[in-house]
Amino acid sequence: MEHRQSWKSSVVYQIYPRSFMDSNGDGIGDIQGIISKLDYLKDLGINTLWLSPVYQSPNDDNGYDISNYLDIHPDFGTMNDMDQLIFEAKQRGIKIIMDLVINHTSDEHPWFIQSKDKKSPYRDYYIWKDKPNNWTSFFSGSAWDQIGDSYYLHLFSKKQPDLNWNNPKVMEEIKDIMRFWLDKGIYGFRCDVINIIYKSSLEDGKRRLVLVGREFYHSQEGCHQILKTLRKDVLSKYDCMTVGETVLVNTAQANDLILPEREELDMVFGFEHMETDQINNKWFKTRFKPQKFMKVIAKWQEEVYWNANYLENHDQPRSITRFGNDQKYHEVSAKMLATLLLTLKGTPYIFEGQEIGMTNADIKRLEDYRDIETHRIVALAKKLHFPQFYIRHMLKTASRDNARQPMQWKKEGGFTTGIPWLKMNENMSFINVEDNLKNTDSILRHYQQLISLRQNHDVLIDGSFKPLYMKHNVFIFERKLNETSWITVSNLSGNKKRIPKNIKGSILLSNMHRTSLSNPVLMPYESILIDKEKTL
Ligand code: TEU
Ligand code: CA
Repeated sequence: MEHRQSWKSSVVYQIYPRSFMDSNGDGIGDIQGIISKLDYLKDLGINTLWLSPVYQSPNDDNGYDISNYLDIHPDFGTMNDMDQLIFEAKQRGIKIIMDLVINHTSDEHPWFIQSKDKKSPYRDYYIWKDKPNNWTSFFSGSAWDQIGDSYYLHLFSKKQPDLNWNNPKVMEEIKDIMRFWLDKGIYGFRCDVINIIYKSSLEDGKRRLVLVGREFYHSQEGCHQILKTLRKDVLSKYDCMTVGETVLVNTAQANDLILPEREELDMVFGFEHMETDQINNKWFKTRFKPQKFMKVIAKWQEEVYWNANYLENHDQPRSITRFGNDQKYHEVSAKMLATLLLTLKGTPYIFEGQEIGMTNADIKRLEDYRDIETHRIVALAKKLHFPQFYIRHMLKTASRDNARQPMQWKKEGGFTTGIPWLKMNENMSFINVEDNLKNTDSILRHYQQLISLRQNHDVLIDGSFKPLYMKHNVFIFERKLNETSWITVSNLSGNKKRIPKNIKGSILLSNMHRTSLSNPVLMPYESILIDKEKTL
């Protein structure tokens, strides 16, 4: 058999360190907290952890604004803690990938502090101009801020100045940072907004509603060249993986970044399926459109060389609230989404709390939101005189804090002995890890079974993907490897449906205790994993 790259059999679990587990009662999750939960993660079956940033940072954007890439934020612990985490994880067969944020640094990074001086050798580490252009930031408003008589570019907050990738010194600095971490034994990187790091011009952009200027920084040839260099000079020397976070890419642009012969990244996170419950912009959520969702998923499955499959992360609302039903069908729809995610072709990513069906946040007061993007949007919406009830609706459905409420370990929380940095969800009294572990039929147990099926059956890793049925909000697809053929049936709606007659086989996994296909009625959010060859 052809050699299989190690990341094809990875099952990744994303940790948002602030919200995972607090070991010292200061209300902030930390590295010792993560270490204390490694056995839990091992039992879940995952073999790779992705840590959102734990580097030093003034936390304007919760660590995505880095002021020292080579040290740990004291909130999270020390470098010794990090070394211990890498070691302890390895003991349990778990590899660690870290977030690599190289589009921008913090404005408190020593490079930027020195860059403010026009004569400093660090001046050209960033993008300075005498006059701003019309580009806008991802967090709304102008992408330029003024210091003295010059302006610097920041595609995110003004405390996140963009690095100048036209400067070869920047490339050398980043290579050293990558080597530093890879030498410590980490398994690779999740590369933050990696397809926008290269700016090919600083002209005014075409006038549009959002992201003015993007034609000059989105998926530019210069970016491909940078990725090839990083791969050749650094990554290729290690057994490691990279997953790019790539905003606004289509399937062709995704392939341009990941096809093996391109020698750039290993896989990327697309966003198209995340747009199936909104109009134009994530802040304008509408009803979820399952038909659109399954078509997008099938398209990416069929067209993209290798997918990074995900339904949640630290920027997105919770999948059960968005794509399932977090009330009446909480358990069954969480399990349906799990089956879908873990049986698709590609590397699956599970976000902390997804394995117990954590829901969107129950934050009521505007001032209880912590996320910078959320506050920027509130300010903008107020300026535009959006009614109060609508602003609340926007936050409830789209704020990034929906994903960031602390992990619900126990009925009474279990995340911290102190006051959590972001309020916990009151539904922890019935949605928590403790109860899920006690119950042999819980959402967590369902994830465990799916992960174990993946680890033990190559059809879920190497098998081809073929959509069999995509109608009436029912998604059926086949994974096939040699003689083995597995079929996933998912009802993405709250209504009863029928299983098409030609779907036959024996049940490998059901979210409703189904043991045969003799009853053709598919219950709301029912999902079935079928082995086609073995007919009972
Ligand atoms: O996100 C990039 C991104 O484009 C969005 O998902 C963004 O967070 C927002 O939702 C735009 O509306 C990455 C990180 O995942 C995010 O947490 C950071 O804030 C951002 O980059 C800047 O580093
Ligand atoms: Ca702590």
